[in-house]
Amino acid sequence: MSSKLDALNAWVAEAAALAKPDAVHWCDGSQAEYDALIADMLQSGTLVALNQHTHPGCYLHRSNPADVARVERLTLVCHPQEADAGPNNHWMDPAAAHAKIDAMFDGCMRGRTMYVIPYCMGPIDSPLARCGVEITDSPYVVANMRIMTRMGAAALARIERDGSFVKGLHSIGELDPERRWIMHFPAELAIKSFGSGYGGNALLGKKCHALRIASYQGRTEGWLAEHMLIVGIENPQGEIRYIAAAFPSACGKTNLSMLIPPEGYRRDGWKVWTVGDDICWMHPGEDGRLYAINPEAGFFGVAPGTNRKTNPNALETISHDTIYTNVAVTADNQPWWEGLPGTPVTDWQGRPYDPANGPAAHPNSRFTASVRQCPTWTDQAEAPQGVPISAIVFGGRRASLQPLVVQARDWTHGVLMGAMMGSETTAAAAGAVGVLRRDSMAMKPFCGYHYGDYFTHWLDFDRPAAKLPAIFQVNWFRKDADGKFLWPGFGDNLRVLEWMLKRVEGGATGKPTPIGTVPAPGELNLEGLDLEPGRLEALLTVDQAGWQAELADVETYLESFAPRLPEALRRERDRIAQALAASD
Ligand code: GTP
Ligand code: SPV
Ligand code: MN
Repeated sequence: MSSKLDALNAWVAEAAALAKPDAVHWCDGSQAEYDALIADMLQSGTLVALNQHTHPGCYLHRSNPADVARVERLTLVCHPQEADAGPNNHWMDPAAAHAKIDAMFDGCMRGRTMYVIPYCMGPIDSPLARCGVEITDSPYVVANMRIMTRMGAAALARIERDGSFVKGLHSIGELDPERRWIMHFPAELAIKSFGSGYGGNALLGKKCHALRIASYQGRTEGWLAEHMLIVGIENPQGEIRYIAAAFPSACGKTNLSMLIPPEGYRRDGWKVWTVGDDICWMHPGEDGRLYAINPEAGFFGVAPGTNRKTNPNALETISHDTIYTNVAVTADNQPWWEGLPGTPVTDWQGRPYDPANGPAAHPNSRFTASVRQCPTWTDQAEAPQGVPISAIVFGGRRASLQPLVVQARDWTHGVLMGAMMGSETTAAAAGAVGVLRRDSMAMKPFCGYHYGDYFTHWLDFDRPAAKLPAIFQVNWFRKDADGKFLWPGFGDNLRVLEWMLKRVEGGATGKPTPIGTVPAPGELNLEGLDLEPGRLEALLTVDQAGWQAELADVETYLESFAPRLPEALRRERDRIAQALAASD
């Protein structure tokens, strides 16, 4: 009898015929299945048990040292036409790409089990959610996918209902960097990833599906798939407003999504609610507002820098039932990374710790934990229609120039702000760290199609009946001449979010500048904060010459997307350049 699962069954049979595993296991997502996988991995050495008294249910995985981050140069978006991938992506002809990677998959699972993982991105009954199936030979990937997605029987039932899903074929291969590819075929809703077991390269529901494939689907279907956190801010009156914020990898999304309000705010009754920390799917609702869901069910968060002071909610979240990847270990077998008290004895590669070998924990070491373990998690994250977004924030990591906060005057200006984002590179991707590059909307590694078309898609949301969020640009990472951060960041970032919400509700006038509106003197609540005199002024100054140089560089950057660069962005850049010149 023909069933809606015929296509899935046929694809699994085809993958098995190619990869030739010893066994095929369909994942049901149960606790028993998870426990059995953990037991197997402890036995094989893929996982090491951590201190079960201090960290119950916590395990450590040490990656191959040559496989510790996403690799952008090996990540391809294979549209039939090269032009559709854009200068922002690496491209290969789809037929050539399939041939190249299928040759690697041939027989690669001999002696291994092939796991079939049905998963759902988004609340299982949400009309905005989408399903996929990942085939993998890595039990570590299965365990992580169970935490990061709604995985197993319920997802399979939905796939049967929907009749469509994203196909993700993955093998760790030999973990050889020379035989590694992460390929996307958006027109086929397919992903093939070979040779890496790490994070975004291997957990295919995350960056591959929920951003690269989903951004492409969102363009044809009228929605947005973004590299954004989603956070709810509750004021003392009990009203909750939701903010979506895009920051490049390792630039503060997890931290902002679960911040602890400064003491005075807590006293007054402010609360923070976490919906998501990395990915946001946004759809226009019937009332014209944008509604967002978090397609994920877990955090794959950066460990270094996480501590009682910076992010107590994260620490609480990862105190149990967490998979750690590439952290160090203390004498009593607790996980450790730079920024925590105590001393490491074993580094991320399992060697006795020696400072001469660099940091004890890898700078891109991570934790995987369910969102439900976060003290600030809200069940609004399960709302099928999503949460309404009041403000969109773009934030980069920039030691100079970019002020603490600037508001765009309208949607078009906001889209330009996102498009011209610059940020210093981090350890989340292989390559140099600390190099300033353009990272439009924090999507440079994740936009599944031509950035020019993507900017046009963003601009298209500005329609007659639309009630769009206000757009802001922030920078928590300004430094002084000694290289110290000018702004305390973390929990104190709520001060900036509060100003944004005041702007949205008409409670702050702001101060206009050529690049947008900044807080007028006295508008940022600095109560309880001991900022040196002159600091706030330094954080909010618009350096005219610096911005003129910036706008010149932005022009070159934007023109790299011609002829697909929308004219509206070109005009908007020109308008700001003229306003700067006139402010001389
Ligand atoms: P991905 O998971 O890679 O997408 O990263 P993310 O954007 O979620 O970054 P995350 O919140 O994990 O922060 C990365 C690093 O930035 C950590 O080491 C944090 O401690 C640090 N960080 C986060 N917020 C702030 C801030 O407000 N100020 C400063 N100075 N550092 C911050
Ligand atoms: C990022 O690099 O932005 C991450 C980690 O969130 S990964 O899943 O590896 O993409
Ligand atoms: Mn990310």
